[in-house]
Amino acid sequence: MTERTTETPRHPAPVVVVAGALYDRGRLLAARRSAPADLAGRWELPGGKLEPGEGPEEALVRELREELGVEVEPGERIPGEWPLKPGYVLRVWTARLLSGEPRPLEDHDELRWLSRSELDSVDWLDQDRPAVAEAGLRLPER
Ligand code: DCM
Repeated sequence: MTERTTETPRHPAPVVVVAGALYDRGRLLAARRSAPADLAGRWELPGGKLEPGEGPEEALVRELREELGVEVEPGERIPGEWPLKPGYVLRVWTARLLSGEPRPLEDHDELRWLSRSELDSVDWLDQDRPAVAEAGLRLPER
């Protein structure tokens, strides 16, 4: 017997936002959001939403190219997943700077490279804090 069922998920798959713990010479890049108003002035790991059909590493490379004008190589995923607004989750990958010097081209008004001892010196978005702590533990010496 064949039977087809059409299930309507009660919790549709969340929109995935990928962000990069971008490393260069022993420092981690922090980006200060310029919008929207409720997030402006807070610091984040730069990234953005996956586009349809896109893999997470691919999305990360595209977002950091668009937002910062740099080429990066994704590394490992930082374990965990953090809720954003309803229906959105944050996943974080480490990434290494391949070329370019990051500039705040979109969504940000300031960038800072932070050494391990400086990681608490900016006001991170609450949802980014666990990933930043993990990223700090993985910060390469150089
Ligand atoms: N976001 C976040 N932390 C990040 C990156 C993004 O909380 N490190 C949030 C901000 C937005 C949403 O994800 O609500 C989509 O990001 P964007 O507007 O940059 O595409």
